[in-house]
Amino acid sequence: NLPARLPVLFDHDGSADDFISLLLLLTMETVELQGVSITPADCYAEQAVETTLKLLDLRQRSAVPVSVGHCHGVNAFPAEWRAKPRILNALPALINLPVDLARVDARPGAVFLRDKLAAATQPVTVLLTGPCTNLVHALELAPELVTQIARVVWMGGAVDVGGNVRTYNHDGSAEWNVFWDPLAAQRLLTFHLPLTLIPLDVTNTVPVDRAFLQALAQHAVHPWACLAGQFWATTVDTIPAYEYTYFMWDVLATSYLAIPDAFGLETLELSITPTGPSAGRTRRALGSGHWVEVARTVNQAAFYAYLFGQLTQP
Ligand code: AGV
Ligand code: CA
Repeated sequence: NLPARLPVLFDHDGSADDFISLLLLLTMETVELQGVSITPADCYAEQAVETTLKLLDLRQRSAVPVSVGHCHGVNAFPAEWRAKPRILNALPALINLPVDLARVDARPGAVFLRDKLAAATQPVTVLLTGPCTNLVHALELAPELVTQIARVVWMGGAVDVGGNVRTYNHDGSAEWNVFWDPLAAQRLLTFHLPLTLIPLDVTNTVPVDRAFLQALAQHAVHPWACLAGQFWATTVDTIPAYEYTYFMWDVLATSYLAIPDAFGLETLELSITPTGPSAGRTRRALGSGHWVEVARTVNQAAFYAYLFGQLTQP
């Protein structure tokens, strides 16, 4: 009598840490991954599909269905960021793996998510590590399916800290996943589903620094630790270098599924700024009625220990 596993739908947007999140998710014995959809936000979809299929194959999970979203953000990611996943597909561990694009689900991401939610035999956890547009479109197609969602866990937002958008006419208060499509983010709040946000407030406390990468490299005999280390190594070239640190953005959000007790949460009323210089800002809004569970702290030692343990599995 095995304990019931947590059914999960995963929507990601193809950056390096989105793929490390996929790897991590595939190490979780407690998770039953029912589908992956891709948001063409911090990636170009054709590269992201390829990496997704290859990682599923490597983990012997080729039967997990994969779909691509046809959505467009209001505020596009920089092309240099979107093109970076090409490096992942050129790494020795991935470059020679065959890709069967016929395996990609013909339905657009939103329709795919809608159908997966409709077919679920118990409420599903939806993990989002990019913008929330695919899910919001799915719920626009079939709002009654909110009851099929046990919880949405979303890496996004910056509540009491500065954002990470640095672009023309923006005041820097927004986090990128929200900024890409602020209207979808605001719409997500209005569905009043159980929503846990993993914002920059908490991800800022878990950097991907050199000491971490050095520690991970000590475990490079383990294939998943090695691959994750290589993925992270593709992220250290940002200019200006002195300002740059990559954080455990998506990986922290993914870990929440397995180690929720390591997080400190607060339930807040939020609202999203739709347009203007603060577009995409997730601000406290007393009386908005949009209650969200916001992760504010994480037990760092517990998180890093969990990550190392999972990535050093056979
Ligand atoms: O804002 C964090 C989100 C996460 O989902 N993404 C990257 C993570 O996958 C956008 C982002 C912020 N800074 C970036 C980002 C950077 N320097 N390079 C690529 N993407
Ligand atoms: Ca992402």
